[in-house]
Amino acid sequence: MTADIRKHSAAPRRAARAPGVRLLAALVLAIGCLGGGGAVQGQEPAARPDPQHPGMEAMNVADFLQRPDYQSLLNELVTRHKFDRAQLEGWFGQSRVYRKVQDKFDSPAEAKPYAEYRNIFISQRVKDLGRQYLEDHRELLAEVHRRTGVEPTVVAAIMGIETKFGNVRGGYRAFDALNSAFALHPTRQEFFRKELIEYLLLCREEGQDPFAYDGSYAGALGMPQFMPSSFRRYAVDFDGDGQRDIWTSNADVAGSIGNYLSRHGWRSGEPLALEVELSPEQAQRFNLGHKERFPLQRLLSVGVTLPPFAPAGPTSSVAVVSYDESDGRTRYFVLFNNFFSIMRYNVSVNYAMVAKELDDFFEGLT
Ligand SMILES: [Ca+2]
Repeated sequence: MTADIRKHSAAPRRAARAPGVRLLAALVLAIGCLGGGGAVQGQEPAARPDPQHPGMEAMNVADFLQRPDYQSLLNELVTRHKFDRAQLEGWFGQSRVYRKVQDKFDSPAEAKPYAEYRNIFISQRVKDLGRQYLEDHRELLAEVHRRTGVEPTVVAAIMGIETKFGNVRGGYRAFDALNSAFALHPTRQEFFRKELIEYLLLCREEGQDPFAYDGSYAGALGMPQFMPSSFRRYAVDFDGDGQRDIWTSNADVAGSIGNYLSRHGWRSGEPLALEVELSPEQAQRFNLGHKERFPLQRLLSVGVTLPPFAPAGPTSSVAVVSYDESDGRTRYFVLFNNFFSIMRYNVSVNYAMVAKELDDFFEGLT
């Protein structure tokens, strides 16, 4: 894969640029749950052409630092996390804020109907890249499977969605991206305040300065697109070289994806979701939606038949969702435990459904 040839260098590591899905989904939650952090109003500092991104303009975080929200953030970093204030002011002073980048948050792919959303992520190219990825990393993925229980095809599905196997590049300095969201979006400020703190802790733990890592416009890191808090909790040094490198180490990337799902309840060998036929009468018996969970037995008891699949006991908690195809057909899917694990990676049902489709495709290759 392309990541193989991206060796370490003194230059900032190039993280794949996010389609942003996981983050956006998290943000939708953040917006819903957290509300505004305040103190974002007022006149915006002047934007200037940005040397790193030709054609784009950036503001300097230095111009924001006297704001109460930044002062409060710096105070917490100094008093609670023992950072040096002068060093912090130096870092933040060099960071930039992008208004244009933040506009991307306003049109999340998750808002699209599934039939449309799916086309963003599933293409012949992604299928071909996935086939190659599975071939190139057969032993590694078998080892990830052994150690985490997560199947190679599932790791491949996540890799395909997040960064098209490392081929979707670009990116921003992760510190700039996190500052942009913190500085400019009151409704996301609390979420990004936490991620900024996690990010600085992560840099300290990994022995890097805050400009060492590139990320997506939302500050997601590396090929698995982990937010800083997820990196700290779930990234693993799978190849044992002493670094958690989710930018260029295929082993750390695949191992970290496996670890993330494993830690979120993955059950080896079980399906994500299965399509079922439901008559209108049968469909009326259930509340549709991923939050409406009930024992699998209830579905079987009204005569719904499932295709053969690896065991998920009759008491397994399932849900049923539907979506409309572009030709108007309504399709129904039973969601199992592993679908819900994928939704811990990204809270969108659409995202998990794309993972299911890609997983099915990759399984069909073997
Ligand atoms: Ca490593």
